[in-house]
Amino acid sequence: EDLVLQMMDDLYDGMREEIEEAVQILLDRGWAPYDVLTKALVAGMTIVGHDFRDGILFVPEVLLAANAMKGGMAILKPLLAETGAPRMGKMVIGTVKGDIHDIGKNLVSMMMEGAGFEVVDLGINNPVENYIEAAQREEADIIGMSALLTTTMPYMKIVIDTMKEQGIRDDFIILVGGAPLNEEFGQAIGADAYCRDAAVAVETAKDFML
Ligand code: B1M
Repeated sequence: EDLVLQMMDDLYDGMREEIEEAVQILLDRGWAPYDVLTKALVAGMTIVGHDFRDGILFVPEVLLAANAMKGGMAILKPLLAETGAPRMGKMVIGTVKGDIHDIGKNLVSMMMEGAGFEVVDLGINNPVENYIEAAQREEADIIGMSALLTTTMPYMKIVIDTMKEQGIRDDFIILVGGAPLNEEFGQAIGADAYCRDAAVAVETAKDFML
């Protein structure tokens, strides 16, 4: 669709209001919220990511794009959460220490809520204590960790190792995700599973709750 191409341009240019309007138009045209999310917003952010990597876009521009994406996500959030699914379990999720990327984590939270999980979002830049305190306080079933940088993903191992030292590792299911991770990394650090994207996170979490 032309509108989707236009949205990719608008996201690239950080045009939040235009993105919000276009999200609403696609919904009015009968698009499923999940399709608007993946085929327009996430697809657009992938282009931003490539040009950021290649030095064509810089941090201020990418922040504007992220802000526009969040505007679109805010419209979709209640729709994705509105499935009336039965309560599945509780997850504490956060981006690890040193890392401030939160769009992917927010998306995972939204989709988990949509699938019937209760989600406690710890935000960004979380030291190990945050995860442990929140998981115990909330009596969570699952701890989710997100990292977008190769320099911050090793921190996930610190969290898991600390939990092992405290003898509480097996009290929680630990799911990890983020663009630089992979299956092998998830296994190597002792996570229960690596989740490639938000949809996989939901499926994986469900499997563990059965
Ligand atoms: Co950053 N950044 N960034 N950035 N940024 C990346 C990650 C990068 C790959 C860009 C690039 O070079 N191509 C690169 C990392 C390189 C590397 O480490 N190998 C990078 C860099 C270098 C940096 C800085 C160091 C730049 C600088 O300052 N010189 C800096 C670091 C700041 C810090 O964290 N300390 C930085 C800053 C920023 C902004 C602030 C400008 C902004 C973040 C805004 C925000 O999040 N509020 C930003 C952005 C937007 C990006 C890119 C362009 C997009 C990330 C994103 O939101 N993707 C990114 C390039 C890219 O990834 N293509 C990039 C969309 C999102 C839906 O996908 O987050 O992968 P993603 O989440 C997916 C899955 O990974 C998975 O599900 C999600 C949904 O499907 N998932 C999980 C994620 N977390 C999960 C947790 C789970 C399960 C699944 O738990 C159960």
